[in-house]
Amino acid sequence: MDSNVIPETSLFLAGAWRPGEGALHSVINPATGETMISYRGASDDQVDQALQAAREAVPGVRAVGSRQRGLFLRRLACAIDSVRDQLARLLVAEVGKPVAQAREEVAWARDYIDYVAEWDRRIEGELVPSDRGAEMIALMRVPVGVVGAICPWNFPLALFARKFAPAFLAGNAVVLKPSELTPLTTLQAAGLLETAAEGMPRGSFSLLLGDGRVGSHMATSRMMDMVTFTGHRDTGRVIAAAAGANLTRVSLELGGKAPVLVAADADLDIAVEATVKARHANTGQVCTCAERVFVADAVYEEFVRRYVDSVEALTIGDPNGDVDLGPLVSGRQLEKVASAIEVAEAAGAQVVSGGAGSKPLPGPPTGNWFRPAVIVNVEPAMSIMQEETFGPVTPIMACRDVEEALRLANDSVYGLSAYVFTNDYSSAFRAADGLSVGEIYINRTSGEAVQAHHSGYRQSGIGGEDGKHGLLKYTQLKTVYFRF
Ligand code: TXE
Repeated sequence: MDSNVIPETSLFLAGAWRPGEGALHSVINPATGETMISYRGASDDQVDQALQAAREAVPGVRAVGSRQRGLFLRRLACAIDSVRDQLARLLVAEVGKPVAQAREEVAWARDYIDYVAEWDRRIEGELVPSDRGAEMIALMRVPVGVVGAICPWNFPLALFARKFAPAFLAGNAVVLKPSELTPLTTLQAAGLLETAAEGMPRGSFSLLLGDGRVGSHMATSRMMDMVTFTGHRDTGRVIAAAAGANLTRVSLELGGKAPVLVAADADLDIAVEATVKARHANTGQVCTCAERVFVADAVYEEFVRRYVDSVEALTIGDPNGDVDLGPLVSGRQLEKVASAIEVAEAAGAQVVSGGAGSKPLPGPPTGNWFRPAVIVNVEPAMSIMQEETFGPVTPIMACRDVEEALRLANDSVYGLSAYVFTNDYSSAFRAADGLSVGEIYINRTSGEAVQAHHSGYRQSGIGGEDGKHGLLKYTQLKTVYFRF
């Protein structure tokens, strides 16, 4: 395995590419099970070096000015665009996502960076009147300092953009760690950034590869001013506790259990198509994926019938081709999804389509293949209705009306996103008002806008991302009393 190790390029640390000195990891193609490459992650010492270099770079990053940082980001967006096919192919290889969706991710990342760059002249402070005559009070918006970003595997490039671009534009030095499963696109993006941001102080951006040990060492460091994380709720808890010891700021996006509410008056063509997409995007591995569906009694039977037909028409196979679903990202994820179904069946739920045992497999048996499953006879308390599945499994339950659906939808520790299908003006407003989640899609499928806001309630997270509010969280206010 050591013959595959990439010796020179596994870390971008303090302005130079270095070999990792930490644990050995492999990148495995989820469609074939083949080891594509092995690499060494960062050692504790290397994490400290990156954070130290970032700390030293902070004044320089700020001194460059936000206009110049915006120009660097524009160059990075163009650079991503110039190699978009290559990046998309890497995403297919490391995540297993269908190539059309990989292309969408690359376009989203490019657009995100471009959008953030638009804010280069717009991070404004305020002047407020003083109670004293000869005094002016200035509220300045200044960077936080050193930002550590810990990213998941489901959208490696989009999450690189979502975390790096706003933190950097706001004037922070950034140390970023992708998931150990999917470091390849981020490595390429870091290479593009090195060229695009030539002239930035060394240490303004470091890329650390490695697993949770590297992330944990980052989160516990006193050299960090803010940690931004996307991943599992339990990992978020550990990170928040570690950061809490130093009172380091945290921003956490911890997934969800998005409910879908289908009212009796909904347009079922739209409801079925949008829910199927919202459940199966990225083979079900998106934090906003439709995870549980509540359908009004009057249309329940018809919805289930149409939904099953639609799911059975989805194509699964080699993600390099024109398919709807690829494999799941890892053997661990496959086991997690398969076991969620077993537990549901043991509790009395009924699988009416697909599932782990479905044959034939759509690809090599060494890949992480899973046929989408549809489940009925579910109860609100079952784990399939409460815990994030993060795979192509749809539990569907009948309910009386929008009020009951709302009550069931809010019965969750999660609160990231929700979907509502209705043609009634009052029901739409009632649901938008009553759903206790950060993001609601009415009569449409998923897909966040770069200029909006993505945030979770309750155990779905702390803080939010995207748009103006996501950008400003990378700043802090400083008050200056100018007496004259
Ligand atoms: O996530 P982890 P995993 C959910 C989804 C999925 C489950 C497991 O339900 O099935 O998480 O995925 C780093 N200190 N989401 O195990 O462990 C790790 O190296 C600091 C939801 O991959 O949270 C990686 O970079 N960092 C989600 C990152 O955390 C640590 C997206 C995410 O890994 C760490 C992905 C530690 N102690 C999975 N342990 C979403 N919100 O969209 C691990 N890491």
